[in-house]
Amino acid sequence: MDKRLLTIQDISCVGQCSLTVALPVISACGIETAVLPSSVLSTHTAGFSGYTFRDLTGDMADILAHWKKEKITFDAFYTGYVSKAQIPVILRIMDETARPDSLRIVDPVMADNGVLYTGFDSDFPSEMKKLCSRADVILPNLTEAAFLVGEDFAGNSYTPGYIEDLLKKLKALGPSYIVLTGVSFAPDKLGCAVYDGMEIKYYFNTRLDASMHGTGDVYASVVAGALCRGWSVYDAAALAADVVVESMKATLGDRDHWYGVKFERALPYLIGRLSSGK
Ligand code: PXL
Repeated sequence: MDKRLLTIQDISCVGQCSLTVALPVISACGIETAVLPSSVLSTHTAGFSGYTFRDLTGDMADILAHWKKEKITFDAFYTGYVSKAQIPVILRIMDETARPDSLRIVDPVMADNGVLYTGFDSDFPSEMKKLCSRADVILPNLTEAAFLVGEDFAGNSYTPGYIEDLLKKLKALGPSYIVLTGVSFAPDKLGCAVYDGMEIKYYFNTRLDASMHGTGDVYASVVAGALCRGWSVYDAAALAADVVVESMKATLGDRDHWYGVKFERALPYLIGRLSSGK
């Protein structure tokens, strides 16, 4: 049977993030992608003002009941931007619709650059910890990682020892693999650290002199798609980093495109890498 993934995150109608990234990216990986929108916003919350927000928590139990009646099940789950009240419902959805050996990928979307995103309060990280503790793979950035383990954000200057300690504390929460993003030990390199509880492996690219919204969602979506294609966590993490770099290169210099990354331009690259197997 072909693999079917369920992704649970918001629809930001405009802004190239969350579901408008996950659906095309994971579909491009050749994986059937089902969606459960956690909320609908007119745009994302980073840079636009006056956006609309409709919470869809109230629909989730009925959607689950219908899926159970129809015997709908999933090989993989990938969660992104969700609310605190949705976390127990999401755990139920995972428990009650999983196929054998299903994979749970949790991107603990809540913060960046040392601060929680607009709309997330200070008890959100402790609820997100519960979702992470039941995951196979978690994909925090450095800020999210610090919030998950209850520490202050270290800023941009830290040692390999700090990253190792953070990875061990994240592993103690319960997930099988940690993919920590935004790691840098040299000004011109940026990448990720992958930890399976035994060995830490790093992957770095040349740092581009820009920070773009939605790159975390492109990253997590490629990891989810590649894992469903049978890639190892490290190879999926490295591929995702390369796809983010391609997407950013396609966006650099376009001042009108401040709100997201042109990941669409990198889809042929992604498909090429997946079909060549590396
Ligand atoms: O990219 C993460 C994300 C997803 N969804 C919404 C957001 C953000 C980040 O700001 O605002 C609505």
